[in-house]
This record gives sequence, structure tokens and C-alpha cells, in this order.
Amino acid sequence: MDRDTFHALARRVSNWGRWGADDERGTTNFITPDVVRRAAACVRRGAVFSLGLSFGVEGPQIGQGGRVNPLHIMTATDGRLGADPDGPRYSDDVIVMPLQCATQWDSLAHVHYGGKLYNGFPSATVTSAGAAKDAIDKQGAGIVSRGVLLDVARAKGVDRLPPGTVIGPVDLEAAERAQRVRVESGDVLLVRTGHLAVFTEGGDRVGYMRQMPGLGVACVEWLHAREVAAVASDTNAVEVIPFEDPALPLPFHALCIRDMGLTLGEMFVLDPLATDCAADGVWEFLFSAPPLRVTGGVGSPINPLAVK
Ligand code: UVW
Repeated sequence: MDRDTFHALARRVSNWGRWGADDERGTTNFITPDVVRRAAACVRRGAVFSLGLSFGVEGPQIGQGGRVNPLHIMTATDGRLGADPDGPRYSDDVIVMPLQCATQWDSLAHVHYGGKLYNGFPSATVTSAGAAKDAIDKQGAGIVSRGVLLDVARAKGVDRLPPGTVIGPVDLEAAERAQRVRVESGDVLLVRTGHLAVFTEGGDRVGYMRQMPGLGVACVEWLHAREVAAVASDTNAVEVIPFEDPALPLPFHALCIRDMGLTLGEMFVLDPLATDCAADGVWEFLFSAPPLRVTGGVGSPINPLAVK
């Protein structure tokens, strides 16, 4: 994709100013009280699914770009509080971890280009002190909405999509038809590729982290038209890697995060939920994944929940 085509697409999907000049939340503004009420009505059986990886040394990171797995340190074990040896005791711990190391949200300050973040804030507002604009704590009121899972791998009749598979709007719509569900304004869209099993079942961290199936650039306008509030997948990038055009790295991140103000969720555990949805034919649920309110954070670890 040449520079002019990219910039024309960026202008078509831009949400800058849509929710005011000061907005730092972007498309989560589509999650209105009506959307939340509709999401709550999706809870019928009381079945709860955790969509998060555990945060520990067993995580998927390979050290690329300084991203390591969490280091969990006990700062107190069997700590005594008083003179009585049989009295109450306590344990404490510390965790040192990249906010991007496992299941996570990208904030709207995570990716930028042309010197601007989402809604036109200068990229220089992200400093060694953190992001003064578009940080993850600005999403503190959410993210809770109706979740819709599109199992693209299942719709294509495979367990896993091979790395490098480009998912287009036609694939999302084929999954919608197969599952009899439609992604609507304010929904959180979860896209299953099956790729997480490369790590969780195959134990291949490098194979999981370096190449993956994912959404192609053509999906950006589709997500914009459907007014999706957030999109997440079971891969490390949501978008396809290798990139569709080797000369244009992270195009989907750039257009979604910086132009649309669309938060991306990565490394979601979707297989158990997908199995359940395939069994009962219900692909919508109450979705809740509040980010940690990390002041100035450009991302947040999460344990997303789907409730059916
Ligand atoms: C980058 O690699 C910059 O982003 P992400 O971890 O969101 O894929």
C-alpha cells in the first residue's frame, strides 16, 4: 500500500473530534448505557469463562524488545505480626512485568505516527514519565459490553489458521453467517484464529510470537462501519504478521489505535469459550475486562471474562 492510499484510508476511518477535542477514550464511547443493558441480558446460564493467560515465568515472551515474562518475588512469607507464635501471619509479593507481556489491552498511546497520537495529541506527550494523553487509565470506566466471538478458524473448517493468513471482511462476514450473529455498535469483537495453541499446546514460544494469522488492513473500514468498541484476538498482534506490505509495519495498529481510537486486545484465551459457543450456538455474551488504572500506562494486563 503506498503512502497516499494509507493516508486516504486513515482519513476515512478517523474518529478525531467525534467525541470532542479532549476525548481520550475513542471507540469505547460506543458503549452506551443501552449497549451495557443489552450485554447484561446475554447472561442466561451463569457460565463464566476466563479469557486470560496466567502471569508468570511460564508466559509466552521470548525477550524480544525487552518484553520478558513476569518476575514474581515474595517479599514476605510466614511474616510474624506480634509476640504470639500462634497469632496471625502474612505473606506479601511483588511483580515486575512488562504491561505488554501476556493478555493485555493496548492503550491509545501505544502506537502513533506523523508526530500525533489518537485525537491529534502530540506524540511528545508520551515521555519516560508515561503517556500524558490517551493512557490506559483513561479507560477506567470499562471495558464492559456485549462480546461477540467470531471463530474464523472454525468457519474455515480448521483448528488453526496458518501464520501469515490474512483475515478480511469476507471472512468475518462468513463467520457471522455460519454462527448466526451480527457485530453491532458498541460490541467488543473477539476473533479466534486458533494460533494460541502453537504456544499453549505446542510449547513453541518463537512460533507463537514471531508470525501469526490476523486481521488485514481491509478490516479497518469494516470495524469502523460496524462501530466496534474494541477488538481482541488470540495472537500477539491481532493483525497479520508478516505484514501485508513489508514496507509498512503495523498498519492495522496504526490505523485502529491512532486514527480510529480503537483499543486492541492481545493474547486472549478463546478456545474454551469457542467450544462452548459451538455447543450451544450462542456466540454473544457479557464481556468485562477492566484495565488496571496504571497512571500514564500504554497498556494493561487483564483477565477478561465472558459470562453466558
Ligand atoms: C507492538 O509490537 C508495537 O505492538 P503489540 O504488542 O501491540 O503487537
